[in-house]
Amino acid sequence: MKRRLKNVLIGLTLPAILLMAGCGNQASSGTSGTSAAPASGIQERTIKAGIGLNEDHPEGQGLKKFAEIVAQKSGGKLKVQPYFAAQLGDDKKMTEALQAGTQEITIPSTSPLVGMIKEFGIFDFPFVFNNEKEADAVLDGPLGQKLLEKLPEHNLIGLGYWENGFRNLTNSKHPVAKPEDFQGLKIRTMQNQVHLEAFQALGANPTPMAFSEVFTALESKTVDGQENPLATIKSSKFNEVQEYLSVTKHVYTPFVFLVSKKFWDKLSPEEQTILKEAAAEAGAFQREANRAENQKALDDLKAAGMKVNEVTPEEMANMQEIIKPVTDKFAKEFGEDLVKQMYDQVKQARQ
Ligand code: KDG
Repeated sequence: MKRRLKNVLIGLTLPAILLMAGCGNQASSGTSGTSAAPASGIQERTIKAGIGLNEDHPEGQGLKKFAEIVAQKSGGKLKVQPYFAAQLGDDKKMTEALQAGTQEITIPSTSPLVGMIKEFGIFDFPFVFNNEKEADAVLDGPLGQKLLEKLPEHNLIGLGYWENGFRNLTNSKHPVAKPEDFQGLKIRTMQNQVHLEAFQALGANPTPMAFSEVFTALESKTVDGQENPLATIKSSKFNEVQEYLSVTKHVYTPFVFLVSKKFWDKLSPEEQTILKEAAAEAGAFQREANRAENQKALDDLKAAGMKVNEVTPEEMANMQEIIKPVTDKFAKEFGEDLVKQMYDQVKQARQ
């Protein structure tokens, strides 16, 4: 411990040393630290970062890239320890751990966070975006930023959006090509009211559930199907327990890069800059990797024996029409101005 403290002190400026002098040696870990931010310098810290998806998923690759960039920018002092496949818990549990200050980073879907910030629910509206570029324009623009600014009052810091992507339906019963095909299907959804009511409107029987429980629920036939981007369907091997894949692209959902505010407030401005830049650089890498993998995954899933059907634009429009009363209702709840802003930015991105 003594030698570690000496190494830490060597890398610090005088004000940081003076600041630490009043705080003992707690600043060596991400989970136990000083209550005031050091004025400058980079300390040795271990940063626990957990996600729900597997290491080989583009989100896992993005997290590893983030760890590499942080190590390189901090001269190895900031060590990101990645945890995959919900080893630290599901999206909700990890977000709560960030709020409590017992975990430093997680990158959940925005969808299960609506209990905390209801406005994130606008990203759960089906059929808003035609492609990823439109989603980037909204998420990286003023609207995405406005929602990130709601996080600190919940003890969280948002460093931007990564990509989960367009979601598609899999099930063990039959191909889904038109609204009637949803009738009676038991579908796992994320823990999110817009998803739940949209599937109900289509005649399905949705069951909200944490991602970590989905494979077992499909295998045991507790549910007939689930919906997720192709990269996730492949990485989580849902093809082993699902026969049909319907390319519904019914909703684009983002990931949000979250940092514990309790941890963030202990960091020096240099350390905060390193995390911010690394989240953005690794995010650009993650989006690219995700897009490449989503292209490839369709062929891989076909090759693995899944029966794949496309959904025509006409049938997608029919689905959208059926869901419209649900989105109208939630637009009122989340703020019609906010929803209008989202559609205006999509329109602008289309021009
Ligand atoms: O790491 C993110 C996952 O935990 C989760 O958000 C994946 O889209 C997802 C889902 O269906 O729960």
